[in-house]
Amino acid sequence: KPSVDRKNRKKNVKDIKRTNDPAALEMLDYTIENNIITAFDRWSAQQPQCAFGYQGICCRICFAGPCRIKGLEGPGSMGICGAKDYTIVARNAIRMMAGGASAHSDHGRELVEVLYHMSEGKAPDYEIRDADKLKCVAKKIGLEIEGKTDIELAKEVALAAFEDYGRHTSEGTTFLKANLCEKRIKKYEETDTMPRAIDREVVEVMHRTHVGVDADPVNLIFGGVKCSLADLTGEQISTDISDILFGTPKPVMSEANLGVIEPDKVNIILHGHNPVLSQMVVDTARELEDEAKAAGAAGIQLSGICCTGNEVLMRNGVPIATSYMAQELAIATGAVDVCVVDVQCIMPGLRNVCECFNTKLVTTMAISKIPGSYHFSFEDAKAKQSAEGIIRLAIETFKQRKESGRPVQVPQFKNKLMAGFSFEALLDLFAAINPDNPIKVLTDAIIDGEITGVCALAGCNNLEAVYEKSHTDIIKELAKNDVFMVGTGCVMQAAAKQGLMNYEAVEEYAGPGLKKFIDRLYEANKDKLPDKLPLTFHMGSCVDNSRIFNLWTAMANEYGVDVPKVPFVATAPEGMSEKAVAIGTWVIASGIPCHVGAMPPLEGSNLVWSVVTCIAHDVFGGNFILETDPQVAAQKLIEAVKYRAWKLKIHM
Ligand code: XCC
Repeated sequence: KPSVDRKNRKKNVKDIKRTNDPAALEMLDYTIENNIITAFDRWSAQQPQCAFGYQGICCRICFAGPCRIKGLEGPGSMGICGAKDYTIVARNAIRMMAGGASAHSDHGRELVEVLYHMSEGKAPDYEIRDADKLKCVAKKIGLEIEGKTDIELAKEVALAAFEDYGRHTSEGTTFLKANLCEKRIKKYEETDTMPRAIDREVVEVMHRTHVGVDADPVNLIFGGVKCSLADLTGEQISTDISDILFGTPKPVMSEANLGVIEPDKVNIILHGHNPVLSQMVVDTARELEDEAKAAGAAGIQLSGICCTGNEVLMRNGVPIATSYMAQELAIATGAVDVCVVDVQCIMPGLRNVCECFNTKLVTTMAISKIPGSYHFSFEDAKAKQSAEGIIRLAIETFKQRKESGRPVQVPQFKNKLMAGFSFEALLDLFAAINPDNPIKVLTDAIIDGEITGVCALAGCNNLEAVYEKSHTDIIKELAKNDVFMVGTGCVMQAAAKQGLMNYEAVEEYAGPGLKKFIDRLYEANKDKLPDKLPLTFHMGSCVDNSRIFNLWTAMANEYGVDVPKVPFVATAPEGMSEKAVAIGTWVIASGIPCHVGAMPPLEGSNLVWSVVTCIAHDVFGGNFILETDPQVAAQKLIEAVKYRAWKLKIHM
């Protein structure tokens, strides 16, 4: 196990190197000088964190406890009920998976509801923006498409998706099975990990982890795997239906980092995860531009944080302000008029910073409110009205900001980026070289040794590491070793902000093979691309990890092997959320080695540790690589991907 020096952590936020993002660093100095408390200060105040919780051996499942595991023998080595370390660690871990699966799949459910209501004429502000994707999804899940209108088909797709949430039989979730390769279907059926229905698997995890139910760590973890595959079902539904409603992303240029905030404009930040309202704000902002100008603004500047930011970047080129851990720093610029949030990864601490600067914090979802904020209830029947209300509030706040004459502090850092690489967009790039079999362009590049393999970059921010440094260190090291990188979530915001999502980064960091591959793709596509291709290929938000799953499945099918043989690895350098735990679990259950750079609470049980790092590999072909040092992690990822490529070449 990697050792983490927890006792000697510096308590004072001023004394430690907190990030390698220059904009965040400038804002951190500013917030410290001005006594504005942010996550970075709260992290310091939390040190040293509880060692029992950190290792996953604090049990709070019933209130006879909390019980903590003290030592390896005697009565103190068990909870009051007799639960051993391995039971407690496994139960805590799979409850995190259930939390993650709930978040992703409830996000998906919102989209299914919008699609369904639209098909019934009850969501008039929404439309089908990608009818081809609708047909493609319908066909994939086994619906007959001939002779049906788009609206009829939309309704059938929505009903099939609803079914995946609450099916009572056990043949497996449709949206998952339709996208798996045959060998993985067999694997999940053999190991009893094929999810029956999303809601059911979450409920089952909550049941089996109740006091006095499942005590067997291996059985618990297999239950967690099934739940994480339910999570993947929810992610696939979210991505597919978002593309149908809002369009499938295509390459688009934009910018990232706090320098995208323009003080002379009405600044609205879109933050959270769900595109149902944010897309409406984007569309409506264009229409209300003149109102903003009449109020004395140079226009309306939208920017994004977290995965709502990724959604609107991918489809509309809306710039990225920052990522999860720096959300308060964006508000501390004093130039944000409204921060509109939906669900997930929204720090309650935002409110205090908003109050310092008269920034209006607007919540929009019934299940996600913050005391002291404004609430514009989102309903799909009157989505546009809500979006207009939010934009007018921002215009009003802009006027107050200008009248107050209050100074702003916007760091002048931003970088150019190219994003918008849906699975379809990637295939489209490859199709310019091989129209008959696009994916073969990627699989052949590995077999020919031009690139080493593929790495998925995913996940969050976690102050266990220096904010964003592990992300950028790993990306640079993989690039040097010719690894083709795709990614989602906050790690891609780090890449974008720090100039690793453009062609300049290819020139600076890519090894000769990777550069040749990216140049070759560009040459074949240059008539339709807005610029040269980037070093890292942004595939979207957290739920869009399903696009990455679609990519490795296509590669496995092309090679004619099961996924564990594909030269593909994954990394979450700063994993943090329950969603990341669910994603990481289905990544290894897919047969992909997955590095995590911040320690998940597993160290309290050697048995569970060995299950996720070793035994998982024997069963599913993937395993966790838990490593806090980014350089060591990069080497382990490179070794893993090279080994797979070498083995594959022998057998081809
Ligand atoms: Fe949240 Fe999706 Fe994590 Fe970022 S990466 S901190 S979950 S916003 Ni998905």
